Amino acid sequence: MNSLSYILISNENIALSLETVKSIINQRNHDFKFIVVTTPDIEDNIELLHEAMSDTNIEYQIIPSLGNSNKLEIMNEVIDGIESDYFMFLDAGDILPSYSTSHFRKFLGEYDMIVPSLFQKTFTIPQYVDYDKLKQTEDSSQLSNAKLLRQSSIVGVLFKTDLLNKCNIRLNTNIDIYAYCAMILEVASINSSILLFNGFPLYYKEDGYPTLDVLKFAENDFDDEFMDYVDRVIYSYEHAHTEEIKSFIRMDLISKLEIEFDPHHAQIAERHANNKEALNKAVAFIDTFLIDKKKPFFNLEMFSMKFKKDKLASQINDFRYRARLLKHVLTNHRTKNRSWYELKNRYTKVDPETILFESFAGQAYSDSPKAVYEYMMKTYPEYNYKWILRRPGSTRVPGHAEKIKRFSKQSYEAYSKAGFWVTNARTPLHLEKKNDQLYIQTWHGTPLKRLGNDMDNVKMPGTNTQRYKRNFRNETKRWDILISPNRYSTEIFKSAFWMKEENILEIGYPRNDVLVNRANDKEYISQIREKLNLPKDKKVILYAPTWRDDEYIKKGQYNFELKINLEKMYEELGDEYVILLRMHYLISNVLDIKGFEDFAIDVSSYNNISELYLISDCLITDYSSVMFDYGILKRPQFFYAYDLEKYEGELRGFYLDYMNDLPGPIVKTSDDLIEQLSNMSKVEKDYTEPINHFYDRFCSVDHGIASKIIGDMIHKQIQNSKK
Ligand code: C2G
Repeated sequence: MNSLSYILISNENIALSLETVKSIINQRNHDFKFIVVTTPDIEDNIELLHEAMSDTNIEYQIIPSLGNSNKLEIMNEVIDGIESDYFMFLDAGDILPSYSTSHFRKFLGEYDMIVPSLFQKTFTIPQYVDYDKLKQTEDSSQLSNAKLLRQSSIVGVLFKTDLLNKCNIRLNTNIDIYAYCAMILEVASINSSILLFNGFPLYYKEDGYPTLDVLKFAENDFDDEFMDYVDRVIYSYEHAHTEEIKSFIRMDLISKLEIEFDPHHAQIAERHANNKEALNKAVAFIDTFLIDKKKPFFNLEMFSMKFKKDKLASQINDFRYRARLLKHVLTNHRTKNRSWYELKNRYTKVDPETILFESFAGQAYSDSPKAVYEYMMKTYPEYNYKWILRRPGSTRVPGHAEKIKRFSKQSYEAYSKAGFWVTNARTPLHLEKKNDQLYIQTWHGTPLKRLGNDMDNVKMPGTNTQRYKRNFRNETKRWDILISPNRYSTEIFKSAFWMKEENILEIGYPRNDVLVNRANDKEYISQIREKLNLPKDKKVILYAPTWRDDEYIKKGQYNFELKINLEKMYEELGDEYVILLRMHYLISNVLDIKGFEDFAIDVSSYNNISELYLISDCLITDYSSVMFDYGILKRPQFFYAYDLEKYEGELRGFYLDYMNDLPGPIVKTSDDLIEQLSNMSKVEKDYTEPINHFYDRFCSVDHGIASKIIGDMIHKQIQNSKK
């Protein structure tokens, strides 16, 4: 029987390595040897590795890397010493599903290289192989290099040791970034028998795919990295040992030029301007005659660059961009409105007296943009106001604002023309803010969950960490002013949003003005209660939980399962209270409250959560930033964190010390929650001190005038522009 070794090259993050180790231990089939190569900086943690392996019957070995810090050299050293018939490298944090070894074992002996496609880690890892989904390709005529290289790594690939030794194949340490691809290409080029699996996960990569370092640039440092990349390409090309690898390297550079300098790229002009030297060097290196003849204008652009006609090259690039847009307009493409906007925007004159508002991507007329608008509309009725909405027909907006359907032709005209954009969430990146337009981002909550650049690992549908951060960076780059509700948020915004302190206006949230100004306005409060048809003699509990990253239906839509025992709560509290159930705006399912309509009221689509705060006697939440707004009222709060471990550990991580910084009791079961709520006055007494402390830390900037500050600032700017 063929023997097999798995080799984990650990890194400085021992927790990641332990995750991989756990997945190795969880293999159903233990017929393999496990080798861990440690780096010098985790040598103190070797005990933890031994401990993890101690209860298993798996044969294992821990090899210190002996101070060698070059990963490729370490890997080659390991390959030299391999005694088993097959081996596979794993990176720290990667996961081998429990069925993988049993599955691989069926194919050992027959193949020289077994390549499972890399999968991005998800929350639910299957428990057995679904053979209806798993595809395998072995006929070498169907196996193009491109297909193999989509793998882009030798991590997760099973190699036959004997073949590598016979043909003297090792990682070429001279072509650093291409070494992995080169090794796969080399095996593929010697008439070897290869098996490729895809369609079903047999190997999970810590941070999505592809893995080849060279295929991506860090979000923020493109200019520095591009030069470095070009140098590395040229160096690797010179040190590549076969023609095939040389040609692969050259093609990689060409495709990088095509993608990274695509005419549609948001920062294309800057990119051209900042990378002249690197571009000239790159183009001088590639043979422009080899570039795909089907792309004549791209070819022409490269050609002009080769002869140092940079300006002409930029013009051709811009022409390619405009030609593509025009084609979209003329062919009635689904992006027709957007393309028309992109063609015209730079020529459209900005009207400083037009102010555009948007809340939660057009979902509602709500939040801080609403507060700013209502102040402005009353104080400065002479200006033009525009609200971008998904459902303009069924959304009521007081005053004379024009309601515009999001992504319609009119909405693009509004974005193009408005002197000011006031919004509380991200806006599409293709909206190009001109220099004489001011983008005021109010954001929508004091952060509790990690955000933007502070997130380690993004697990949201339709994106990965790299893409999420790059897009976020491009979003925040356009923000001229960011509103901050407190000092704590200002500090976070600087790192999470790459913001400079001078662009942050720490004045409290416009949406919270009403909480400061109306907290004791009995008349106002009773009007809201009436609007919501609440029984007069009942007190109000508000339940406002957040969304859960892992419970998604599709991009931008999440599920929520009510984990409150309504029947019991009704029995215990129904005489005295009603409960308002308020789901987060990303939750798209409808709650089932059948039979409890007298007690539980679904207020998820009510457009003003501040009014809900005002009429409630206490709040139940979990990890939502609603706790910070509610803190202004200094009323009791209950934290129903039934999934705290998962939320804190796996999902996002918090900025706060969740267990110690909150102004109310944390409970994990519905029964405990009901019990705490039954003791409301005791909770109120016990938490007076933390409530006051919480207020000082998060709410003391709110003076009830934030809308006025912003509205007056806009007005002043408009007046200045007239001078
Ligand atoms: N919200 C709401 N109803 C809920 C939860 C939230 O109306 N049940 C509103 C509140 O105004 C809240 C805002 O949406 O302040 C943001 O909600 P969070 O639960 O904090 O979640 P998220 O949208 O991820 O934003 O910096 C803040 C973070 O970005 C959090």
